[in-house]
Amino acid sequence: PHPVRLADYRPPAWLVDTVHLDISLHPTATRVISRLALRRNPKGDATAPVLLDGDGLTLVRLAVDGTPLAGGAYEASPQALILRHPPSDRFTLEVETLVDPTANTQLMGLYRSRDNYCTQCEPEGFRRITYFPDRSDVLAVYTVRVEASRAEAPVLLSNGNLERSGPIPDTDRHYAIWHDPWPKPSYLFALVGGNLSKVPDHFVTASGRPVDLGIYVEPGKEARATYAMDALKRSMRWDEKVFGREYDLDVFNIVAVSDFNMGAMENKGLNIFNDKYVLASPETATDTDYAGIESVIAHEYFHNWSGNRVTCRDWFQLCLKEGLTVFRDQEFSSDERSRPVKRISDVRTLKAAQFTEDAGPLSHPVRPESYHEINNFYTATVYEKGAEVVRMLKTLLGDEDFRAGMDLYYARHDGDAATIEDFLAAFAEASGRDLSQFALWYSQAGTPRVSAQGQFDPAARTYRLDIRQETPPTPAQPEKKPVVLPLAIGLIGPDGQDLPLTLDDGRNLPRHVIEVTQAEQSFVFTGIDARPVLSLNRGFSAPINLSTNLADADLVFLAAHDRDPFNRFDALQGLAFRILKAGAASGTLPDAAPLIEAARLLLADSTLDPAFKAQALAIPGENEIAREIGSNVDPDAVFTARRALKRQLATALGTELEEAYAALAAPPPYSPGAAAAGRRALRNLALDYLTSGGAPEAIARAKAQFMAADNMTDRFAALAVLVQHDTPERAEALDDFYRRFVTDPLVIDKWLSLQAQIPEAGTLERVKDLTLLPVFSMANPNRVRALIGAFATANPTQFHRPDGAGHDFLVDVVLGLDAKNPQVAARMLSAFKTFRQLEPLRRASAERALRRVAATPGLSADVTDIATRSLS
Ligand code: B3K
Ligand code: ZN
Repeated sequence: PHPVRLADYRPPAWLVDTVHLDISLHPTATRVISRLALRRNPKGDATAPVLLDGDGLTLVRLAVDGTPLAGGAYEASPQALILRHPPSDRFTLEVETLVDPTANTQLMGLYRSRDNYCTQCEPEGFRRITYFPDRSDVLAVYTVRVEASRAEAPVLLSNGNLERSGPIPDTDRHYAIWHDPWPKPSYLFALVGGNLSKVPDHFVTASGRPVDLGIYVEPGKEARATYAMDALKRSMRWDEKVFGREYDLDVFNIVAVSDFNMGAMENKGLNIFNDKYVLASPETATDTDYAGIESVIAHEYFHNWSGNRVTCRDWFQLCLKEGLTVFRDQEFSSDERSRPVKRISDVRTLKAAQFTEDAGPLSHPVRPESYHEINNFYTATVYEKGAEVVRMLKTLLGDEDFRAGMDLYYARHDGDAATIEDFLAAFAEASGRDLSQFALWYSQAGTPRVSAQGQFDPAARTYRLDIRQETPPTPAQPEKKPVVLPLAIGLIGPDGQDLPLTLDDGRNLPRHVIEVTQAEQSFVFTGIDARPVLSLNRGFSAPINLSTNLADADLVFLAAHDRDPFNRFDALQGLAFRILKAGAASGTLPDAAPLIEAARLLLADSTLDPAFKAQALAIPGENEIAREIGSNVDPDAVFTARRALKRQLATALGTELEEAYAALAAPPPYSPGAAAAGRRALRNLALDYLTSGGAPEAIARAKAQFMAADNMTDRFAALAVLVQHDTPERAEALDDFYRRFVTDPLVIDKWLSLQAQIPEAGTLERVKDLTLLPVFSMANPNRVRALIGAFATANPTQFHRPDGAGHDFLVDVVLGLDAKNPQVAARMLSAFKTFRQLEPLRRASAERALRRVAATPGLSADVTDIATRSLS
């Protein structure tokens, strides 16, 4: 199969001005009548036939301007409908098709989730509902009439505003007509029918438009939607305040469904959500779940402008909406919670998901240049690195010019399908800066390696900083150019205060940021009286792998004094990584005293936010350590080193940790706010350390917390601690948890996931056994991700068992799943994306496993693509 290439982009030959859909819902034979007002694109190929995409469609009937078309006048297959001789340059095409939502196990197009009807169209699902030019640069105004059995689907929703609804006389059916005045691409179409309860609310926009808000959930779950509703209203207000963007319809609806391939979808006026990102109560959701709901609700809402009002010309521009919208949701959460804590957790996610992707065979630019299966490009690179690129733009331009650029982009492209070039042009114009070198961040894959060597010259009273950058080769990109690096910097004097920064050439440093543009570049700071300590890339201002000549003592100093909280965190992590890498390599941990002292100081600092302390004091995870080691990784050695360091820290800081555990107990009632969540995070980290040695009293305390907890955060944290130790308490707690929540699938996911992560030899068998339970289902993406996904991505010692049984298991799952849901199968297979960093034995096993996939006949495009690229 040929790849789709960015270079081959051509404007659509035909445009669609309006779409009238008449959809009659039926479990196995849903009838779709579509009336398209087609018009030849003056900017397109003037002789091109009308070519509409389809995917698995059954054509019933076809009419042009009201006249039925005879067989010879068109070509139809399940994949396409072609009119070689259109009657004129403007005509109406009416097409009737049949689809079977019950048979749709891919969860793309129109499908059923627990008897409700719902849709997912991005990127190419609309063609599974009706024939259409299913590409993001064809924008049309939609009117949708949907009808269904009143008993089966009392609620009928689509995009836009409700025009009319009512019973269909003499039948048991009813209908609703929805109209969306904003032209949109087909990927933003949505439809829902089912038995759902509405949680209502309202919002008045800054300019006075009243908006009816609704969150639709399974009856009985209404109370669990209040936090999501609150997050929605806060998001709406925030986008007005921070970006000047108001909502633009009379209605905004969100529907929570149980079977969903990803987190959520930003369909115009009708967001559809994985219920995991809507439903929360103190008893069933952790603080992390609440934060996830807040950010996904915000993310999808923010797409109304960054994605919907201004959409993408083609799927290569996906980061135009995704990178920007992730940046916007990160900023929202920072403003609503703690900015430093949010930044630390975002950078951890970035490094865990994107740096590892960029270091392996699946590496690709933020804007890829070709693809075989677009569904495989909803990646950490497009989303998370895409957000970092927007963040760098803001750092380089400053707040005012950044906002001016955003405003210009929206003003110029409202109602358009835009490109990255359009986006950058708006910022270049608003700021007067040349962004041509900056644009490399979109086209060049790979994480730059930056080395910074500082030298204090007491005689000259200068501090010289020599910077080198180099981006390692990535697939299809052997040669790399230097990129623009905005590096936020501080030089910290012996008293712990930042020194004033003056460069020798008189340049000043707006916002304390140096801009590196060359492969090698030096900066000389003058008027420096004593040896300063370098704090570079503050706030992780550029997404790079940075190495410096800082000594352990400097890191201890930074951990104690840096006024940049991110670098304080990073200094502690840096110390831990040094110890863990040496420990994993030699089998013996080097002296951890500097780290212990730095950790003790931080723990004792009463001015610090507990949430920040919890981040800074957590030992890097096994995957993070493996990433830092980079090659020849032995997961068992990593695990052993990490456990040893954890026990050392627990012993050395026992008293302080006991105090923290005692002092941080939060009085009821539970509140999901950032302050209370931070206290729980630090207290539960203390519990984890204090239990790490497995002492019976410690286990008993964890068990007591598990039993007494009045909220899921504390209960789950205690369970997570208990599952690390093979004791009777573990089995009792797991049983108890199961019995309490057996009817609550989202909570059972936590139970599945924790067991999949047990670092013991019996875990693979346990995981296999769990797949047989009635609470598990390979047909539900959340269950698969919770159990299989956690095993493959969060249990390195067991997934990468030296005997290859973990790898074999994943391949069996992927091959079994592929026929039903290729997207989820491909996601699971991408757990192998880091296999080249493993030691030779495990690397060979992973490669054999991938070859077994690649050699299987009849695979989906999704899985073929991941297997092929992983092996390349
Ligand atoms: N835009 C959707 C993602 C669709 C993924 C399709 N495989 C959700 C989001 O990023 O907001
Ligand atoms: Zn998005």
